[in-house]
Amino acid sequence: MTDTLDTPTLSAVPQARRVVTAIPGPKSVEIERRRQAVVSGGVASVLPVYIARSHGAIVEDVDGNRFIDLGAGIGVTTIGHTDDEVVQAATRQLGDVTHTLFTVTPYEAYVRVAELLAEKTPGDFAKKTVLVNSGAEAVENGVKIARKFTGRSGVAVLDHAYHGRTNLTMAMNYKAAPYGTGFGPFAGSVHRAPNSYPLRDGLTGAQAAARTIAHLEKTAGAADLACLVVEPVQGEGGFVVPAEGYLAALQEWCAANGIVFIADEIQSGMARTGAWFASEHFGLVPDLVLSAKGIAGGLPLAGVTGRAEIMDAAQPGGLGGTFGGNPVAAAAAVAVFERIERDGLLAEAARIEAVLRPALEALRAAHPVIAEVRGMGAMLAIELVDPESGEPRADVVGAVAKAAAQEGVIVLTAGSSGNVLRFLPSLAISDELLGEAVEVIERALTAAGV
Ligand code: PLZ
Repeated sequence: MTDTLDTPTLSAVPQARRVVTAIPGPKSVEIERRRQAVVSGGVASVLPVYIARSHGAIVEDVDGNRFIDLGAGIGVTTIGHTDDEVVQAATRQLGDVTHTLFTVTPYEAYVRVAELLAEKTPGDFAKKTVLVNSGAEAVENGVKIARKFTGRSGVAVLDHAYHGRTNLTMAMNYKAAPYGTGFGPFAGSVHRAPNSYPLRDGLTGAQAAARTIAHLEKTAGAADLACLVVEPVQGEGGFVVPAEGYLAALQEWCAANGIVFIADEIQSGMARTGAWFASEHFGLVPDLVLSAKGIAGGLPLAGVTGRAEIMDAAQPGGLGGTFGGNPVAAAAAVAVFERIERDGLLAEAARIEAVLRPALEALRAAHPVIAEVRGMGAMLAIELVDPESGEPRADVVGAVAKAAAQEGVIVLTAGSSGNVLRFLPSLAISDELLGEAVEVIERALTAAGV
């Protein structure tokens, strides 16, 4: 290793909001013009400001505007953009060995990530892991493994679920548009059931679970189900937190019926909710846990981790992929695990909740369009509905996100009806920046006249 690698090559971006041009600025507009000619129209960007540098909780665009990032690349840069230790670990690994393909000649970082996942996922039993490139690929592999283990084909999913953009995972998504529209035919044997959505269904966890189970027994048949895939806190669906006891009852039903219980923790895992995995908040011990997003600080890495006997059901050579568990991404992941553990970053998610939840509750008190504040840790959301009619107000959500961007705050939307604003900042965000971001959102709500 050379001396220069000891110093992060990416200079720290000041942790302050700064708007110096119209949004998007002239340089972004020019790149956007080039993009229109060459990038598929199927790839849409929420906010066409082109990012040049990022650090901690701030992204800086090519025009020098600095945004408070409440989205963290949809929950990926969980410990902060360009975290110094992650950058150093990845840089070092890049120079040592960039690629061999683990299934040709292996390397240690892959094994280390598997050890760390075995340690940090819920459950005190022998666990094994396969590493892949993306969340959707983790879902695909989880289903593959569950099918091989059970000898069954059925896959159960829930309303408002999101699992990815591959053929199988498109079939598992609740929302057709824009993810699936026109892209069929889709994979078969996927069965969808009602979820628990306390704001809308008013059911207890036990009632909602009974409804889900009755639906699946009727439409799929428990004996034909290989797995049930659930997001403990639904991500794209709008940070829906199920009623107490709901998920535990589903897991119990799975265990009683030989169905592999798979927790899709792609958005909710890796410290996001103040636990290593959100399953812990619900007392769940999933058979398989899917991780991605925050696991490698921004490098593409994902995994399926679970009971050794299930993971070993796949025949040798049955799992793999050219880039799966790439050394650079794996080295970055090891650094992420170390940072979370050593620096007590689970507590940072709790700190963010302690600041953000009351601030959002205060917004709700002042703006009746906010029906609910929900979520866990650094994964919080507000759902906007018309207080009289109960109709979803996606229009207000869109207007607020747009107005916030103009003022230098990136905030993402979610929800099957597009009427949820979600907050998933990096754990590196300060209380001050959080407060400032909420003020910007408050102004935007007021300007929207709600
Ligand atoms: N499961 C729970 O949140 C990805 C989608 C971004 P990939 N969510 C963000 C977009 O518009 O494509 C996600 C998720 C949950 C699976 C996935 C899929 O993960 O890494 O995007 O494939």
